Amino acid sequence: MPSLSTKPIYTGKAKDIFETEEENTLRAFFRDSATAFNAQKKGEIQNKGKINATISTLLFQLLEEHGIKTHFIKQISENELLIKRVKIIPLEVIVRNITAGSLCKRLGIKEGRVLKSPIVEFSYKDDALGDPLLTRSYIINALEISDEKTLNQISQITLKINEIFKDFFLKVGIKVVDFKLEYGFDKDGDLLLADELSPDNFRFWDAKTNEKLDKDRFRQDLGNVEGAYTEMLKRVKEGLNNKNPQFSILNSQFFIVRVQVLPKKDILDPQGQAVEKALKSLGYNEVKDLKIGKEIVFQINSDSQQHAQEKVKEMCDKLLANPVIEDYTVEIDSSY
Ligand code: ADP
Ligand code: AIR
Ligand code: ASP
Repeated sequence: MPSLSTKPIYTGKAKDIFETEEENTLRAFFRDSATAFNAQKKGEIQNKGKINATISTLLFQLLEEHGIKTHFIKQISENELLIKRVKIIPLEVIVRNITAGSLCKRLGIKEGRVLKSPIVEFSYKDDALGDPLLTRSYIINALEISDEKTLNQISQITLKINEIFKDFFLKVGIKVVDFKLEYGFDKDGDLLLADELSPDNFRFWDAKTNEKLDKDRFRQDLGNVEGAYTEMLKRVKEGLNNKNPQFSILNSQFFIVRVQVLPKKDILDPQGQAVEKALKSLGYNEVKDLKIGKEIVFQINSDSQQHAQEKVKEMCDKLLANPVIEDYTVEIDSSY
């Protein structure tokens, strides 16, 4: 496992990006911080980081199953994903199925009309300029940040992703109104879908009530923002369980594990004896049977506390403790 460096190489509006021991692997930490209107509005959405990291994981896996190449490697904790490093093309690739947001504002049309066919559009990923809408010529001839072939490839992949998501979400009562994607090239020159897939970059409406279940609740001060994100996580899991009933593991969660290992009562513990002797030399004669052990703390992904307990016991017997000379205790807490 790559080591976890502590200093981010990039701190964005919602995520911190860290390097790892592997040059081409990065760690993305999803924060609870939220911004809107290119960071003019700022706030926090409780638990957003872990919800978005998990929704992103499940949706990247869904796309991979459909043959879409993504930067996703694995989820390593509630808030963190390991991802392949890419050189991001500074474009916000937006696909729209129903009128909403900036499209309505720009064209003076009403929200909620189903478009004749999906629209793919590109904005320049530049907060200072307000992410302006771009034409292909602006991208190719003025900014020179991409070319005709790549833009065609991106449009084609984006429309395929749109079909996968529309189909997937409709089955769990959700309309995919619009969403924003980011792409980049990896070290081998492969075009990969990057960034995140979550209610931060999608508009999701409940198919029956048209209730908004995404960041528009934060943008428009509609309240119950965390509730909406939690509901979307629930629907995604529901969709995946319907598709693969045998994969109940998708209802898994992270548990915090603390393993305490101590030398057995009758086993010689020279380190413990030395400390006991030192305490006595300081006058603490009431001390006896001092043992020095270790505490091992980690998170484990499992579908139940009982399964987590069984797995950890296996790990202790195989590696974490030496059952011949050491005793151990395991504490497991639900962390999510
Ligand atoms: P922003 O930059 O818009 O404030 P975030 O807070 O989400 O956004 O920060 C994440 C940053 O990491 C974004 O700028 C995004 O383009 C970049 N990024 C996403 N995936 C990758 C990747 N696989 N490799 C390199 N950079 C990435
Ligand atoms: N988006 C655009 N910039 C950042 C984000 N997250 C997403 C919005 C919406 C879609 O792109 O969340 O799903 C279109 O946004 P807009 O504001 O152009 O209508
Ligand atoms: N992601 C952009 C921002 O954080 C735009 C938005 O979501 O409204 O400001």
